[in-house]
Amino acid sequence: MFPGPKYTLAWGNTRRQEWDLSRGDPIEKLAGVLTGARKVAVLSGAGLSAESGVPTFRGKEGLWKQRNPVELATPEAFRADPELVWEFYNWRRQKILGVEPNPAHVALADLERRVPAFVHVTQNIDGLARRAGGENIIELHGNLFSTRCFECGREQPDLSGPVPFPTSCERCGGLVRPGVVWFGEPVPLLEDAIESLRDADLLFVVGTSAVVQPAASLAMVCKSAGAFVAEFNIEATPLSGRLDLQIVGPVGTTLPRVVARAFAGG
Ligand code: BJW
Ligand code: ZN
Repeated sequence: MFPGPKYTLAWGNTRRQEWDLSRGDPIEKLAGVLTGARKVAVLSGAGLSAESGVPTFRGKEGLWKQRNPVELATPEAFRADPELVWEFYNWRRQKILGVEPNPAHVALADLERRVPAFVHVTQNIDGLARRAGGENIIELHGNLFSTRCFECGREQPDLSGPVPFPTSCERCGGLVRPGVVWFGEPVPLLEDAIESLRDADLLFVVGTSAVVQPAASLAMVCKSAGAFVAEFNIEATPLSGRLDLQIVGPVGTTLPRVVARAFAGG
């Protein structure tokens, strides 16, 4: 029923095996955990949106004008050249307005409707999970379509078009910046995220390189609290060996399969 490539699944830290997903056994196992779960949580990163055509942060295709996005996502970069940073974020806004949620986003929105309790903590700022119909979403690193005053912090939900440079804050006259969380800045929704994950009994870690803190450590917070934690990625991450299950493959394929197996006929 599900023809396709083989995916690697690893149970715990020790057993690693090649499974043919068309046989369904490992998916049945994860589906069993999923159907028995009361609260399902998701921690996602750029890999969730990759199949929509959104460049990942650390992939080669993430480069913009030969610049590394990591170097532009800092308050220092904004102080040094705010126009350049706005040009980068306006480019990304245009790009994201031109793409659609992919089957992985849709599978998560579907999952949210099928389980008793659900939360999705995302590092993504693209809004695609919500556009797919997801509701209980915590955007840990902010939203590309919001702005914030660099001086007084006044937040504004924003419009879809490019933000003209310079745009001044209506309250204090300070320079308006993208409403996202840059390196070295506190993560305002961190406590909300920790609280929302505390009672999850299953966590999917989806498409993140797990190198950025504090987001990456949320997976271990969840695991320490007793959750079963499954990672979905096309490659291993620093978290892989520490979690309960690893599904290696593109999430646009693997996530819908897990959800379909768990709720077949439902
Ligand atoms: C697929 C796929 C497919 C692809 N299917 N999978 C030293 C040690 C520890 C911490 C630090 C340290 N030095 C500094 C820090 C802290 C710092 C940090 O973590 N740095 C490390 C990088 C070293 N963190 C911070 O500064 C944070 N704040 C903080 O700590 O505050 C403390 C504080 C308290 C009080 C006062 C002041 C400060 C803030 C971090 C903010 C991160 N912001 C960014 C930019 C957001 C805006 C924007 O997008 O422009 O968030 S950085 C960037 O990385 C972005 C992402 O959300 C984040 C994570 O990246 P993600 O999502 O994992 O993407 P990738 O590209 O890395 O990975 C994609 C993955 O998908 C890969 O694994 C692929 O294999 C996979 N994949 N296709 C499945 N089809
Ligand atoms: Zn202001």
